[in-house]
Formats: sequence, structure tokens, C-alpha cells
Amino acid sequence: YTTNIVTLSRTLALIKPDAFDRNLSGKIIEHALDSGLRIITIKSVILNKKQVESFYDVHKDRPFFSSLVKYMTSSTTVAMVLEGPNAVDHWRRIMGATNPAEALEGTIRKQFGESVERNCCHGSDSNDNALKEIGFFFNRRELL
Ligand code: IDP
Ligand code: MG
Repeated sequence: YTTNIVTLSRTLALIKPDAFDRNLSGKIIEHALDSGLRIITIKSVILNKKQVESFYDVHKDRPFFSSLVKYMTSSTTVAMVLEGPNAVDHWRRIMGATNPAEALEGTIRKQFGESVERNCCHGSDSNDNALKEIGFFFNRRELL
């Protein structure tokens, strides 16, 4: 006989301030749900400078860092934990490339991204980073 065990994993997804301000949260969430991902939890936050500097610490020496911090503190961010088979890769695939100009047709960033910075959404890039990034926004009681 064959067994058919699907291993579910989780990723952190953000709707960034540019998308929140353009009222695109619903459409981006719809993309996630229509693609088969499940929302485990969701909240909105206004990040401060320290939080963004910490979240994007790997980019602290890049020329765009100060602009990125300004953008990410400018308005509300929606944070959600998405779950599904291969959630990290799945969400990054439907988001599309970092630069919306290079993103494939039908992806969220192609549809809604304004620029390489204001690219409307975020997704963790590995399972290890997903765990860290989920912990950045949510405590254990929010993830039961
Ligand atoms: P990712 O969001 O696709 O993982 P990263 O390279 O991790 O892309 O960059 C983090 C964020 O920093 C991007 O989503 C974007 O908002 C911003 N960013 C990345 N590269 C540039 C750039 O060349 N100019 C301006 N902003 C950038
Ligand atoms: Mg990244």
C-alpha cells in the first residue's frame, strides 16, 4: 500500500506599508488563500525603527538600508503566518521576484509592486529564517 503523508510547514508573510496604504491587503490575502495556503494567525503592526533595523539586519550595510527602514516604518504592516506544503518556497513563488519589473506574470509583486523597494510583500527565504521571523512577530500563545 502507499501512504500519502503531506508535511506542512510555515512561513512569515508581510503585507508592507505601500500595499496596506493602497488598500491591497485583501487582494494579497486572497492570493495566499486561493493558492492553498492557510492563515494560522494575522495581525497589523506599525513597526518602529529599531524593529525594522533588527528584522532587516542582514541588509544593514546595503546602500538602500536607511531608505528601507524609512519605508517600513512609514505606515501599517500586516504580518501573517502562512501554512502549507513547502510554505516558504510556495509563498516566495507566488510573490514573485524582489524587483516587480522582473517578477513573472500573475505574481503578487508583478501585479502590485511599485518598485524594487516598495514591492508590497515579504516572505521568509528559508525554514530557519521563517522560524526566526515568525518569532519576531508572534509569541507561542498566538500560534497554538
Ligand atoms: P526579498 O524581500 O525578496 O527577500 P531582499 O533582497 O531580502 O528581498 O531585500 C529585502 C527588501 O529590501 C526588499 O523586499 C525590498 O523592499 C528592499 N530592497 C532589496 N533590494 C533593494 C534595492 O536594490 N533597492 C531598494 N530596495 C531594495
Ligand atoms: Mg529577503
